[in-house]
Amino acid sequence: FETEKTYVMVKPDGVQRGLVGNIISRFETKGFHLKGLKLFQCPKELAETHYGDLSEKPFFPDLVDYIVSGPVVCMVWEGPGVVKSARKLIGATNPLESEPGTIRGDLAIEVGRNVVHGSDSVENGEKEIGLWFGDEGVIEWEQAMSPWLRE
Ligand code: DAT
Ligand code: MG
Repeated sequence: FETEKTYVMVKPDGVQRGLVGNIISRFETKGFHLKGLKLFQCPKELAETHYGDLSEKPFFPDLVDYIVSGPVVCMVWEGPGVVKSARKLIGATNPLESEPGTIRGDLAIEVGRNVVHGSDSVENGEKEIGLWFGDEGVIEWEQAMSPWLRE
């Protein structure tokens, strides 16, 4: 698998519920590499742009209100096949359909309170990292552990 980056975000319910450490741990212990991390109060326009593809959906206004309702934790994770793997770690969109062992399967019950976001393609990952981090905050650094994780 190619080394790639994905955008992962703990949504406001996850921050309020004190699940940030739990969620970060799952990506860290899997072996992915943290390249960006910040606590951030999302402005409404950014939430609308991020979820622009869903702007015609009936739940769009509630979704935007939810995302701006409190701080989120924005992350960039890197690794081989990380986009698809992160989606698997996160689980299905509706937490009642997410497998146990996934973040949503273990920690959530409502589709409108599903604690975490993950990019759905490499292309959207690049777009979302640009949107949430811009030119600053993504740091390239060497992981001393990498020989223990990669052949
Ligand atoms: P995902 O977050 O798994 O990529 P998505 O991109 O289809 O899912 O939708 C983005 C978010 O919108 C999702 O995490 C929760 C909300 N959402 C999706 N479908 C919904 C629905 N039927 N009712 C309410 N909220 C919904
Ligand atoms: Mg999505």
